[in-house]
Amino acid sequence: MTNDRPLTAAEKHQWKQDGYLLLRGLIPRERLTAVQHTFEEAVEKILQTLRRDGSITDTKPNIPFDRRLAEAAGALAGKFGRSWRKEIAQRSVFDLQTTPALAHVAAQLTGGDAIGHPVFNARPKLPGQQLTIVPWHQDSGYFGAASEKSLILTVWIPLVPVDRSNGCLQVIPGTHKLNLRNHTQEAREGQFLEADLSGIDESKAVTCTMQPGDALIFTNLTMHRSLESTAPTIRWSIDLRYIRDGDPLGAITWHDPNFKWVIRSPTQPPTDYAPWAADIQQWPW
Ligand SMILES: O=C(O)CCC(=O)C(=O)O
Repeated sequence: MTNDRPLTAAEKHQWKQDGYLLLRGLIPRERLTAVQHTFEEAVEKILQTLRRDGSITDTKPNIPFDRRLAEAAGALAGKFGRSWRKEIAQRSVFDLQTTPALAHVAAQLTGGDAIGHPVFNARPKLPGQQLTIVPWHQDSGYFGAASEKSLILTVWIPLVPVDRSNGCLQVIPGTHKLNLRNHTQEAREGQFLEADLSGIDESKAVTCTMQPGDALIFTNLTMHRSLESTAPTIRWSIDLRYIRDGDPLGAITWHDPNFKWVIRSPTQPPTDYAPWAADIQQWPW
């Protein structure tokens, strides 16, 4: 298959050693453009809601994507949540996750099959916003102890250039070799889960500066966080997940517990868009 992206020996070594990989230029531009359109539609809906209820008078249709939600809604944007899922559960997101180059990488890391995980999020991080500062955690802190021995890959993809100034991600290499740490709810506005970092050297954190098209991949035990944005623009990103075939999902499951999202497999036929979308539409959240 022409879009296959074999991992190099150095990348495989880094994955084993550090529990994360930052792959540059993996995602084709047209897949990101389609996802951006989906996000733009979600923004339009929010702004029309705020206009209808009288909270704003101008939806600022001509402001670019990386500023519109912040400039038209300001602090009111937070009313619509810190991460969006059902709002963006559309063909473009399905197509992003099934992008051949990405699915091929996921299949290599899980050992043969790329199986989709139910959790994905759009994350608009607004300038100066406290709500979207995500403290150190392992994703299994959310998925629960039953997922500790599973291999779940988080793939974090920016839609705009990201660095420290607009709240990019940081990872701590090697933390994927730890057990699941105790997580408690933070006191900040976002009320995210925060991991017990005792014995972990935070100074080893790697700041992941990225461009659209890059993908940051890490495990459900790799310690990571996102920083505050001090930039004037919105940090737009999406995070997707894959799971090793047969591993327990933990606490967050498909609506139909027998549903399996086969994306790429040498032995199983791939799942079509319709059953994926149908399962998501029944989610309680
Ligand atoms: O996008 C962010 O700010 C945080 C992402 C994250 O923590 C995750 O995807 O697990």
